[in-house]
Amino acid sequence: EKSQDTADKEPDTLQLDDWFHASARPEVSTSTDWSAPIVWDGTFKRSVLEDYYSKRKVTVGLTVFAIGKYLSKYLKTFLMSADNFFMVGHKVIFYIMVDDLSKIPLIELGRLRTFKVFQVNKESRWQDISMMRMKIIGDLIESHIKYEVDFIFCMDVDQVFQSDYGLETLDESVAQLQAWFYKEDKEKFTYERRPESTAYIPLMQGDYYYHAAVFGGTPLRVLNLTRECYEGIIKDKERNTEAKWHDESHLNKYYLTNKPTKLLSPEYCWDYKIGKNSDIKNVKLSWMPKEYDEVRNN
Ligand code: 2GW
Ligand code: MN
Repeated sequence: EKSQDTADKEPDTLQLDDWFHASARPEVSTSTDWSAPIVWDGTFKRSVLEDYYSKRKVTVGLTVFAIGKYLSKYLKTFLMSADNFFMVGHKVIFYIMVDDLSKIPLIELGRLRTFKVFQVNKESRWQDISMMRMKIIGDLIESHIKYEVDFIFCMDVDQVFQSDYGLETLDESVAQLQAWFYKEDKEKFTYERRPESTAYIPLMQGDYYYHAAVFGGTPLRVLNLTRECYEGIIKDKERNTEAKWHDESHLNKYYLTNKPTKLLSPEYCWDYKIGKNSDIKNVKLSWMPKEYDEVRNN
């Protein structure tokens, strides 16, 4: 029962060739071996993307957690910079999880931006603060996010937007290349290497080292990701073990079997501590400096 007039209609999906210029950045890799684009500055036609999404009125969500010291230390800068640079001109809903409602910064967001604040418990171990995000994001997707947005991003709070972070980052399942590892051989990746953990990845396996500071996609894809990662975290706890990089190890295990449909270059989550690097043309988001002994004192 094919419709008669499909040929006359404009296609309702965005074609990669229409917006993506894989050859615009010949010095870096712009495609995975499963043909997902790796988005670098200069590889996308913003006008094509704006045109496509303006007809569809896209809404993008962004979850962020700011618990304990991270609330007063990072949240205001993160939100103010996101207001300026995240999905400019499009509807954005910030989902902000805090442990202390009285410490929410006063900030005025631009038009098309709104936020929802949720109170969550402060886990006593920082590893659990980080890992429990998988559980809380999953629950929030089921209760709110899946009804409210077309795409959702989940980010660390200890970072700051530096320039436009736009429609080129949207896709079904989006993963971030970790800035320190994007040129490294896979044996060097800091995956979980102990078979007793559910996050185990054998030495010769793996595609990329993904950064848990940024992941996203459609609500249902991200729901599946958070559920699987959380299940792995719980199984590890039952076995009395914990993966080397916590939720990030489980995220890397998940993406190994569930390939992301789009990767973001390290320009989308850069650490200026790495220093000069000619691959990095335009930083969209950067790590905030952290004083580990100041915040990791428990
Ligand atoms: C985390 C570690 C040590 C002390 C405090 C915290 C902490 C984290 C906290 O006190 N309050 C809080 O809200 N968080 C949230 O967890 C916050 O959103 C933060 O950005 C996130 C992850 O912690 P963070 O940013 O200190 O971890 P990173 O930057 O070393 O990140 C990577 O590794 C983590 C697992 O160890 C996560 O996978 C993270 O997503 C990765 O970027
Ligand atoms: Mn972080």
